[in-house]
Amino acid sequence: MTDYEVEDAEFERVLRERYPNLRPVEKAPDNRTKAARPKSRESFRQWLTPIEEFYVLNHYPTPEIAPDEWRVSITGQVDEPVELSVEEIVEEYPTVTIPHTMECAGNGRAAFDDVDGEPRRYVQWRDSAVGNAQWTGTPLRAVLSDCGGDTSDGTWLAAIGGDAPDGEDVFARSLPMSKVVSDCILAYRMNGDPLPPEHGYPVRVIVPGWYGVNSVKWVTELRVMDRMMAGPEWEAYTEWQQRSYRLVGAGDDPREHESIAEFDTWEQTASGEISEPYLYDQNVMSLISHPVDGATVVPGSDGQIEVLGVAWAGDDRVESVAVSADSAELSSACSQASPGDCGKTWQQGEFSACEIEPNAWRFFRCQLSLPPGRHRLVSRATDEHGRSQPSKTGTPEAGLADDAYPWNSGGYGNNAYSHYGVDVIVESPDER
Ligand SMILES: Nc1nc2c(c(=O)[nH]1)N[C@H]1C(S)=C(S)[C@@H](COP(=O)(O)O)O[C@H]1N2
Ligand SMILES: [Mo]
Repeated sequence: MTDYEVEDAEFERVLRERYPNLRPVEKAPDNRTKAARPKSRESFRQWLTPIEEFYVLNHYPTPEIAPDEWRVSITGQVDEPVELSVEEIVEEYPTVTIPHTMECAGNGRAAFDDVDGEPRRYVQWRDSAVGNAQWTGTPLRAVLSDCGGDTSDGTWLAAIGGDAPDGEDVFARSLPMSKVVSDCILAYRMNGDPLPPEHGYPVRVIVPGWYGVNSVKWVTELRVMDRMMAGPEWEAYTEWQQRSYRLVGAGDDPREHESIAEFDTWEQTASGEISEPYLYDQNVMSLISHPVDGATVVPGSDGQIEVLGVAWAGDDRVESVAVSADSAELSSACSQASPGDCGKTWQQGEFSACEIEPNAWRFFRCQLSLPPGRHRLVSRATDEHGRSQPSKTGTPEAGLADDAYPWNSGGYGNNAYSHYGVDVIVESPDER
């Protein structure tokens, strides 16, 4: 067995033992990433995703931690650099608990397969690289002010992880200070339990409403800087900030930026002002959680089918969601080939009045009258700025035009609704 096969076998053993409701996700055998998803979208009928069902994405093997020896150092533009033990972080700083819907920027990547001529290098997420949890920790603002960190606008915080094996690129992210001081935390509990090893024990950063990649796990250093990590000086730290997790066209190399001022991923993409956008704030998204793909459903006594799901829009508010069942014909392809076949008419969904929290998904419910037969259901959410999920996953040629999510070689940020639909068979009540 290769080293990677040994690592993967160990990861799968941990899944079986501790996360029975997770399943490993398909990827190339020489890809080191460990990824697991909930076994069914029914998981998303729970507002809080239980740890046993919460997706995992680790670029390296889960590090072995001696919690008593773990230190987080605060360095760079600070009055006084400090080293904090986990105990100090827990005991000596304020404690807050906040919800955050974590979504991997690679969610929906599998939809890019048809147009990506490259081998399947990356983890082939279909639809379930997302989960919602309550995260408990201390505001980064408190930690930075305590050591006199420069938190003025335009500064950056490099969050550095301790998981990279020797000689590998350090997992690290540059976070804009405006976001850091507004709501980011150094978290040590997840849904009330200590952080599990796979989710960053003993401490991780949580960046509410932003793609998962920003929430650096196993944090060892927080460095206050006047720019992003870039250039030769930061060579070993820039893979996950400047090369991966960028929206890059076919054959392009992303340009390293030292600073940017727009952190809304969709805005970066649409405005074209920043070359090769960064994956920060999440694009508007929705997922049907019930009925699940392939289900047979019988209308209720009112003749209606109930559709349930979740919708979110990163650190923006999700404004509305609607469901369509127009692609009466066939299934898997309300697709790239004929996206026009779905989404002619839409039925507005209603949000649950409960659980309205910033940075967290909302439940929706929608009642549909459908004739017996096979139907493909798709959901489309719109955010507070009026931005809706586009209908299809684009081709490298198409760009943002034509209601298509822009193709990119890493397969990031895909929120095209046609990819996330479910096929259901409606039975006539008298067939029973
Ligand atoms: N140190 C470190 N932090 C990390 C990662 C990693 O590989 N190493 N993966 C990131 C990515 S890409 C995602 S999507 C989230 C996943 O968080 P989860 O496994 O707790 O769901 O963690 C992020 N933080
Ligand atoms: Mo991710």
